[in-house]
Amino acid sequence: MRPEEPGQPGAVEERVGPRADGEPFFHPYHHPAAGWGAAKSVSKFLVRERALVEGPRAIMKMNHENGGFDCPGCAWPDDTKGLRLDLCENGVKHVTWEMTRKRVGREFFAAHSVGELAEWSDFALEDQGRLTEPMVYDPDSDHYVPISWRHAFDLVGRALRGLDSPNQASFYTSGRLGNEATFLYQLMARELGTNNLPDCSNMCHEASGRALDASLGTGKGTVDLQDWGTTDALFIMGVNAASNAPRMLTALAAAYKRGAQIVHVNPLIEAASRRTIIPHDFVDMAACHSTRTGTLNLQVRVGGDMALMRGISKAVLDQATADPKSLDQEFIDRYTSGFEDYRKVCEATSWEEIERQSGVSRADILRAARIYRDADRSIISWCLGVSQHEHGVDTVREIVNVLLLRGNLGREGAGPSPVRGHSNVQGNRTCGIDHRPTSQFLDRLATVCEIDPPREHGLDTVGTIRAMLRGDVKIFVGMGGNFALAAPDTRATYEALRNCDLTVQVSTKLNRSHLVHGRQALILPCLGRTEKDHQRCGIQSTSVEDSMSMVHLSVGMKKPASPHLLSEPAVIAGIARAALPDSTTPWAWYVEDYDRIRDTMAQVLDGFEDFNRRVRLPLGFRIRQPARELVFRTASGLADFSSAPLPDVVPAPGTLALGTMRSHDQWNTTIYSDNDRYRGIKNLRTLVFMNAADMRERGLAEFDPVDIESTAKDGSTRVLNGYLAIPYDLPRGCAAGYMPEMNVLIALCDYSEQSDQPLMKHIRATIRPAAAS
Ligand SMILES: Nc1nc2c(c(=O)[nH]1)N[C@H]1C(S)=C(S)[C@@H](COP(=O)(O)OP(=O)(O)OC[C@H]3O[C@@H](n4cnc5c(=O)[nH]c(N)nc54)[C@H](O)[C@@H]3O)O[C@H]1N2
Ligand SMILES: Nc1nc2c(c(=O)[nH]1)N[C@H]1C(S)=C(S)[C@@H](COP(=O)(O)OP(=O)(O)OC[C@H]3O[C@@H](n4cnc5c(=O)[nH]c(N)nc54)[C@H](O)[C@@H]3O)O[C@H]1N2
Ligand SMILES: [Mo]
Repeated sequence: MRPEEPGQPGAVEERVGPRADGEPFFHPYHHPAAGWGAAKSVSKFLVRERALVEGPRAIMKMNHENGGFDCPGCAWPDDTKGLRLDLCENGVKHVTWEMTRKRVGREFFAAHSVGELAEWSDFALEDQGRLTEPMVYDPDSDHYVPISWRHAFDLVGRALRGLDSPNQASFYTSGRLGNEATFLYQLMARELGTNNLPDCSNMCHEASGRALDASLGTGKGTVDLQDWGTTDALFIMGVNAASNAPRMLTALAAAYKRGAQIVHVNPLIEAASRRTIIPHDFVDMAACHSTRTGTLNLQVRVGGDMALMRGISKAVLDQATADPKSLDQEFIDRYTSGFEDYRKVCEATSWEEIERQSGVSRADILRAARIYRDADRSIISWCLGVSQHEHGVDTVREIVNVLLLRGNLGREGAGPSPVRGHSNVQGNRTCGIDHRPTSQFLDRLATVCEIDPPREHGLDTVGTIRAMLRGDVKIFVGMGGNFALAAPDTRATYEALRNCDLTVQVSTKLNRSHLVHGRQALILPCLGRTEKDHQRCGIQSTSVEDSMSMVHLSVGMKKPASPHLLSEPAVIAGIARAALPDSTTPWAWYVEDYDRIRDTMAQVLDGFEDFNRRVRLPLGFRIRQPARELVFRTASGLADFSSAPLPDVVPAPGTLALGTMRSHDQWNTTIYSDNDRYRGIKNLRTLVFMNAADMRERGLAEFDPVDIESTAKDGSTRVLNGYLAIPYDLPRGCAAGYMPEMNVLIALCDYSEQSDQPLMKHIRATIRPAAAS
């Protein structure tokens, strides 16, 4: 039986997490982050994945200088001081999830139709284990059946060659693809003739990239881990570090011990803003000794970060009239433009407005401003709580404004530091995954690779979904990831994928995107990062770039999950050769030895000179950041202050600003359990965290079922029924729940005008007691 058609109620509201085996539970969590709670959780997980022997062995190989593989989890940099065991609970879970002994072979697909699998939870799908051989969808039986690699490539090649225009295909990347595969992938798309290269960044840090580019002429942060180790003040905005970048806890605890100030800006008081027990500090672990990881919490309202930053600037500028040293006037004069306009905008923004829009009192903003003013060196770090908003670009630019006021750029211990998501999402951009490539990049690609790349911009994630719905994009290729669930407007995204002639998913595990597919569909299984990649010239390694622009090699150590798996570069080359029979690009030769790919990359990419040698240095190399050296590739040649007006983010009466986020026990669309340890939740994902007063106003008590209705920019509405309300410490007017379930509520038209990012942290919602059924 096929799942219900899109647009029908219930069509996309399957459970994503495992079936809960207990009653929903909520009790606020007050223990330190990491520590024994994390250790216990890791061992339980290793037992469940039956990886007790291999798990620890692999973990000892993770994130090591001189060999080992890069943790495929988050993009937090490895400790460069030669730390022997730089890992975290969630990294271990992530690696173990890939190394599971369970397998999804042809027998599995013979036993279960696609219609049947569509009824399974997303947890159950991934929990079947690793994919083992290429499969093709057979519409007559509604089953996936085996297909040889050669026939699979022929099928894709024929379909791509049969298009009226290469722009009828779109090539998605999820951010764990290594740099070499990334380079081949974009080369293939551009040789075919399209810049349709949507990626998970379109939903993640697009706003950060665009803002930093506009202000500083670089799309990335400028600081590294050494800077984190020497700064006087850290501002941590919109990130749940204890769950999503747990190794940051080490840096926070060290900063605290050093006497640095740590200000957390978040509507929720997250675990990382309190205390931690560092898991690899054996003495602390044994003594249960915890260290503080925060000195001030500012519970900003959803979307209120720009107003808060404006308030800090206003306070610093006010103070400068009495004490000119509050500003670094010399830096401002020499390296920036637009200061006078910005000063005027700050003066013109009233404190009432700043308090109302930020949701933080003037007194608290002044405390933060004092910390900023008193620090010789400051770092401001942020993640999705800042970027996934309508005014994400303006907000990140306001962060840069604050930094520029005191010359917090281009010197040790100071600067902007976005926390990136997927382990190589930053490398994907660096190596050419960009639907809006610069002409400079295309010129070099054209010269070095002797192709004629298209010049018009391509489609991003939302653009691709819309084009698939219209029938303008007919072939979707997913290089990793889980597009069906990660993208906004689940119903529309399902319909879009089903409207394709062909969907191709290159994956390691079974997921929803294999079941929501085009008329023809392929599952192409690939090696994971932990596995040996054996090619003609020997074992290959791939390079990755972390959040702080460090590029290093990652070498898999494990026997592949199946002898039929291909590496991602090999899959791309296979498709390229079938789709471009007259190509002069040496696809097969590249795959024999990835050094050859790197030699070409060295000629095309800025900062990759002498790539093969430098990437083999013990810690790899750092890509030069011109802005760190106070070289600004902006039109003015200077760091540009921006003077945008404050947006109105206060929810209309009766509505709430609802943000979607991850639980502790999930990796994006992969849900390990229904628990969210640091928020005190067990056995529950269909919940909404609300302010207690907002609950009372609606006549709601803890665990009462509610209906959540979102209103999109175009006035259309979407509903989720029967979620449970949980009273939580967050500002009035704000609410929070889990992704990807809540993507059902985010309309395709609800994306930022500034960044094109879906508004995943600000759904306009009404929440009411559930209608009696
Ligand atoms: N274990 C684990 N690690 C991960 C991931 C994972 O799923 N699991 N995902 C990876 C990926 S791809 C990414 S992009 C990162 C994501 O890392 P995070 O950005 O931490 O991801 P979210 O869970 O979405 O949490 C967003 C945080 O922003 C806060 N927030 C919400 N709205 C606002 C706001 O308006 N202002 C402010 N200041 N804060 C706000 C929320 O309370 C929450 O703490 O993590 C990466 N690492
Ligand atoms: N509502 C809401 N939606 C969001 C967000 C949010 O905060 N709120 N966050 C957004 C963000 S920041 C991101 S980054 C996206 C994430 O979007 P995606 O990157 O598309 O999703 P993932 O869940 O990370 O993808 C998991 C799948 O990747 C495949 N995979 C794992 N390892 C490998 C590998 O080594 N190679 C290959 N080829 N495949 C592999 C597995 O099959 C697995 O099922 O979601 C976005 N969606
Ligand atoms: Mo992300």
